[in-house]
Amino acid sequence: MDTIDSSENSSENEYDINNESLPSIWAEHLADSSDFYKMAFQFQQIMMVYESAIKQLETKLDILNKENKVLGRRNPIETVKSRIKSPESIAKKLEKKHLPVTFQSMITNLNDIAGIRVICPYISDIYAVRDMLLKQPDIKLLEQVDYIESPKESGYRSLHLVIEIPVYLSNAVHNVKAEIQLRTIAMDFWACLEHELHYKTKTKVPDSVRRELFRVAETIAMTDREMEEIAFELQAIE
Ligand code: 0O2
Repeated sequence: MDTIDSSENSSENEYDINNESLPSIWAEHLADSSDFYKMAFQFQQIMMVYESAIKQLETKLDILNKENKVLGRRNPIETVKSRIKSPESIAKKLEKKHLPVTFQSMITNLNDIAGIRVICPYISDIYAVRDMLLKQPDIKLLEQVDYIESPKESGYRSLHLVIEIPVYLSNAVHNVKAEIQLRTIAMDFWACLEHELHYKTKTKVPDSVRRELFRVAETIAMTDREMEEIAFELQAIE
């Protein structure tokens, strides 16, 4: 049996021991424990409402999916991903926009606390899904940005919708904002990898790499259009 030399593996050697206990670090920001409970409770309540909005949107997309299956139609939805923005990411975004980091400010100023991503096989499916969703009377469109028609400088392509959807609680109804990003499988492939490259590269991404990423985005966009043309040709034969 192997023996472990405790001196070599001592955690004391590896860890930077901070004498200040964690609760005392947090206490700097919270006057007393009642503040902690109040804030934690409020945050939980707010996030529950955003999570409910996401659930409703997921259900709507699932129903459309099932309807297409039952009717024997090709499904315009490949995958649906969703996420709630993390507290850290909420705070960072507010700070970047020079806005107060408060609950009221995040509700008023951020559109993407609840985020849904719909991945479609073809470009035309993106607009078909958008139309199906916006036809529903409880979904109100607040903003649409078409980064497919006008791609971002980076090469990023997607259709972004900021919508509002009512969430019914026991005694109240809240109109909740959510961001829906619709993109093709190819656009998603590029966006996910590009996001990861930027995230993993702590230093500034060199211009040459930016240009390369833009070129790849253009190639992917061309492939997307070609695949769609092939699909249309096949449909015409059927
Ligand atoms: P995360 O981690 O995806 O949530 P706004 O959100 O409208 O206040 P902005 O930046 O003007 O602020 O909105 P925009 O440009 O519509 O971008 C919103 C989201 O689109 C981003 O969210 C990304 O998810 C995605 N996005 C925009 N540009 C790019 C890009 O160049 N590459 C990739 N991979 N994704 C992009 P967040 O909050 O930045 O991040």
